[in-house]
Amino acid sequence: MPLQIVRNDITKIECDAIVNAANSTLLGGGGVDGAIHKAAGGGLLLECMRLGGCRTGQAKITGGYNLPCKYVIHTVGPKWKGGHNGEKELLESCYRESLKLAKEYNCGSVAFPLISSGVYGYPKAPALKVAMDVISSFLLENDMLVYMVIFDKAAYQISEKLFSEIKSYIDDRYVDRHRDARLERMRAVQMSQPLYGMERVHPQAASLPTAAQKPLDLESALGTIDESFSEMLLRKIDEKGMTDSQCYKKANVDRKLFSKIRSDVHYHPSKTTAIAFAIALELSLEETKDMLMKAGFALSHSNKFDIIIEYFITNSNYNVFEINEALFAFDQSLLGA
Ligand code: AR6
Repeated sequence: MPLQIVRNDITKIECDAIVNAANSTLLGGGGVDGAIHKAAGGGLLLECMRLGGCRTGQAKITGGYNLPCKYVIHTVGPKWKGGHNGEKELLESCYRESLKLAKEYNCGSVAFPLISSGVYGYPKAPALKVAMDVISSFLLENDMLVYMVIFDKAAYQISEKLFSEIKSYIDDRYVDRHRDARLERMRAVQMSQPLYGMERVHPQAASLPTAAQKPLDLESALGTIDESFSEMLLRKIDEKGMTDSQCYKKANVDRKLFSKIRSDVHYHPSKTTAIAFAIALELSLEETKDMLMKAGFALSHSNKFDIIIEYFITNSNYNVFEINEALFAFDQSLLGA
């Protein structure tokens, strides 16, 4: 997954570079800066002393010393002064300049803290949006694994409006679900037929004859097997006039995994990967369900994850990174692979 949101202490992350939310002296401080210097040891401070500071919105690189990363990229975020003093542009610049340095130093993976959102007071929801926007557009042009590290889940926020809209959407659907489940159970008893579990459905189960239909022999049954997940994916990419790379990048899926799916007609993706592609292709809810079925999955109202996906599709919001922010806020698995 090219862009992942993770809950962790950034000093523990094993990757090529971690980013430090420093101040313009680059000589250490509190927050994540203090934690990074402490874990790296005195060598980091000595190297920082030779850098001559750093301007707000810029970035400089050092070694990682005792940290489990090769480099530390030090960037200076803006102090929040109400939002009308160029804070957003400066914060965008921090992410852009840090990514530029990471690329220059051939980093395959880099981890960011939520710059400026602590001591410097940048409100967390807009700080996260800036981070996700800059990183995701960088990833459209570049191959890199980027971790957005959230230290304190309680401090993690998506916009309040989005959070409450999704929450009430979930609440409404959960109510429906209990009613539906009861009806379905009654119907199942009446028809004396087993119900398929809502989660994993055998890919071909949907096309096999039901008891009410005329039974088919094995050969004709096999003849009814639809195109596979991978075939449907490639067909849809063509129909939408997308290139492969536009599609897997928009899906937050790694290039290597996409090649695997492309070359294996029977590839079985995970549910989060299958949905990520449906989102990248901007499929309707019905088409999404169809595509999931090819991979052996269903969307149901029996879990929050599915309802959140449904919320975004019915609102025609196909930004996988925004969806992931929301999924993270609700403690769900993220889309992509
Ligand atoms: N791992 C990941 N994230 C962390 C960690 C950690 N170990 N510790 C804190 N955070 P801040 P700023 C999160 O204050 O707002 C320093 O004194 C934290 O929850 O570290 O850019 C510098 O020297 C918050 O979301 O950085 C500067 O003077 C985010 O990191 C000043 O603070 C950033 O919080 C910079 O302030």
